[in-house]
Amino acid sequence: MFEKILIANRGEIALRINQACRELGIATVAVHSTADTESLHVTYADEGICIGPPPSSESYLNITAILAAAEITGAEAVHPGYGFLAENASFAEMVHECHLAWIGPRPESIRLMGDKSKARQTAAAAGVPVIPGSSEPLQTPEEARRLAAELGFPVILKASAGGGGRGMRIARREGEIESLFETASEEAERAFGDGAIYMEKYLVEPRHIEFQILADRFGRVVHLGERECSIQRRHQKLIEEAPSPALTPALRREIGATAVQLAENVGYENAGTVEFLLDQDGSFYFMEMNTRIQVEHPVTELVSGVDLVKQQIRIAAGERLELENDFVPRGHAIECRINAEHPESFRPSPGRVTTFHPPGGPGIRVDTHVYERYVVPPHYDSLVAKIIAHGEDRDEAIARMQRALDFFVVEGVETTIPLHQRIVRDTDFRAGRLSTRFMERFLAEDRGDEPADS
Ligand code: MV4
Repeated sequence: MFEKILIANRGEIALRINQACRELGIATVAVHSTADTESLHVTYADEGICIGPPPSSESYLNITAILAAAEITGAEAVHPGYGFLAENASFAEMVHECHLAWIGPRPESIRLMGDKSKARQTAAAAGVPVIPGSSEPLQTPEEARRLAAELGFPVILKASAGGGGRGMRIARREGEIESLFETASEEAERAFGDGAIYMEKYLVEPRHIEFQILADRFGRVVHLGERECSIQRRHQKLIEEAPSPALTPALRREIGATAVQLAENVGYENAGTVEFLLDQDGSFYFMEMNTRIQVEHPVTELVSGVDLVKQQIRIAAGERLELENDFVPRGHAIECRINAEHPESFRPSPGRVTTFHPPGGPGIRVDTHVYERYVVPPHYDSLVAKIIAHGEDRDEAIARMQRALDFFVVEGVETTIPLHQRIVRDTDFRAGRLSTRFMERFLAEDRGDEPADS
């Protein structure tokens, strides 16, 4: 096992990784920007190293400074968390070149899944259902028009280098396809330096369901069930839960087996997530694979009893997975992401937290790096806490979440707690009637708009 790990991240996930290291008896190195000197991820680490000024581009994305910090402190491995450098294949390669272990998948897996068109091709070749569409990026607007006519409208154009909803365009009729293709390609070229665009038939109101995978370097792959992440706004997840209210044990086994099949096919190692869209008729399709630990990993931890971050570290150290492929969820878990934002406008609300009383009690876990008098910096993601509620069934998890939200006191910054309080009381939410359009409808009703007729 490693003796010392460098945590190349900040905020709650850096703390979460530090907790796992502590339990495994591993010393930790925290890197931080000058904005995070007073952060708990630094306080709780065995060593802290300043790697640059507040902007991420000069600190948490500063590869040379991070590798130098590892070298200076004698760390043996790097855990990237999520965001920042977690899915940067070149960084993972450089970590290996510095004779450090990378706590994540092999760089080739990160690169393959980072190309969303190649990932789709790979999934199809592995026998995983994909949404009807193009098997290669589209070369010309005419090719886009021909394929769209064949698939039938609506269709969606996606940037190969995008993902997570960036660089997508929906075409509803033949007349708009060529110009949408051109603008999508130009935008992708500008944003990612890669203008490649592929096409899929557009599913109008699916659920977002993702399967958690763990794989060791000896070829053993298991899944730990799914998370339903349909409650999103502008491709930012707000609430995630496990299991999905839409899956039967049979469908869970079926989709889980295809997720494992994909991971086996590419020789995947470490933790990963295979995202699917589940259509209203029960058909499921591969969407993307995320090659990192995810924000919402705690709901899987609570229904599986598996510490995913410890598993990641053990796998990277060359240990064998000791888990069976017979996953059955234990109870139900729901996560609410609490952001320092105005609950109506969603505008960031950085600043000093003057009062902070996180909830606890039966079935409540709070992952946070915030404390009273902490200053939420304006430079980073505004996530300040994750409340994760676990219960014997969905109703108990909801009741516990409702109680935890009501008893969470945060003053000094605005938070999205009031928004979550309204969502967990919503009739459709309580009935498990979820889809990727849930928030659109929820916010429209809030404003008193007439429901859209699409
Ligand atoms: C889709 C889709 C419908 N049909 N692809 C959004 C994020 C990115 N990973 C892909 N996304 C979608 N791809 C087809 N063929 C709908 C979405 C989508 C979505 C997916 C998951 C969660 C929320 C979403 C919100 C809008 C659109």
